[in-house]
Amino acid sequence: MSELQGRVLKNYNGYYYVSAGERVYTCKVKGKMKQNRFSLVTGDIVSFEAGDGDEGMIKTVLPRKNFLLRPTIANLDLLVVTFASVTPDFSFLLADKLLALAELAGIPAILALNKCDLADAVLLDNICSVYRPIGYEVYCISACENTGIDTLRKRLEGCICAFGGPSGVGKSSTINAIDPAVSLQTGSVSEKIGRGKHTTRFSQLLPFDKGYIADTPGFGNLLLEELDDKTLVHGFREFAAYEDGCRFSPCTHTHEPVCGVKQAVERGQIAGSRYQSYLDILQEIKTFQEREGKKL
Ligand SMILES: Nc1nc2c(ncn2[C@@H]2O[C@H](COP(=O)(O)OP(=O)(O)OP(=O)(O)O)[C@@H](O)[C@H]2O)c(=O)[nH]1
Ligand SMILES: [Mg+2]
Ligand SMILES: [Zn+2]
Repeated sequence: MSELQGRVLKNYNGYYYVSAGERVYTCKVKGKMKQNRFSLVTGDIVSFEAGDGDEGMIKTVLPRKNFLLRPTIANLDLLVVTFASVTPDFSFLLADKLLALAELAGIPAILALNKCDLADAVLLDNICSVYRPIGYEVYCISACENTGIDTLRKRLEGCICAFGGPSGVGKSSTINAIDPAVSLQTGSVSEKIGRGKHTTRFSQLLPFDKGYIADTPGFGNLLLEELDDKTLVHGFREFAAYEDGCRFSPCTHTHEPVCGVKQAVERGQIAGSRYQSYLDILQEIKTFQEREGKKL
């Protein structure tokens, strides 16, 4: 028996696959850790007891650098917020939600805009013009036609990154294009409802360059259990610069009469879609909290 440290690559069929040195160990966990749903997730660094073969028993989880609930993963250097420009249609609201979650978790995020082969240039320009001025890198790509893939690949070298986004946007297809050594399963988008079919079922880290790329299951809508109305504003990085103009502190930037953020929206300094996302998410959080409150 020896004690080793390693990184959880995936949790599958009740086993955790832990990479340590050149090997991947198939591990179980001690009973206590099983009780908490998120006590052990993909990306965690663990110490475990290794037997003679490739099996092990996980004893402890090391402190996390960061953690995301959706997709469920720990210790990322970068989140690749992935959307299709069309099929399924780009959603400013969902993109802003995911970007806010990354921002609040302290995880750098970039935007990968896939299926550019299907989109018109005006739409792409429109999306880029919202995110680039506030410091988000936007990569317009087509996994199918291999457009923009080399540039994105270079950006990911040496990083521990995850692709996150709705089902059917092409996360798995893009990872396949980036790394010819992998061939992840991909699925079609339903013509009727324009959504993906949840082809990827679990998160897994795949070795890439000197780091890892994680493929993750797509989501329909995002749960808001990790968002809070008081801190949401910190998920919108460009708002802070205008808060000096708010008469009240704290200001929710909604109904207050003199508000620097609202003024910046009127002047076109903050994109209208970003402010609208902020309002919509705030409303969703309130509805969610009321529902939860009633349950108690
Ligand atoms: N036209 C076009 N289609 C694409 C592109 N990339 C992926 N697709 C198609 O989009 C569909 C969904 O691709 P997936 O890679 O399975 O999407 P995903 O994001 O991994 O979906 P989930 O695993 O369900 O979350 C497939 O039919 C792909 O062939 C692209 O660049 N252009
Ligand atoms: Mg997939
Ligand atoms: Zn304000």
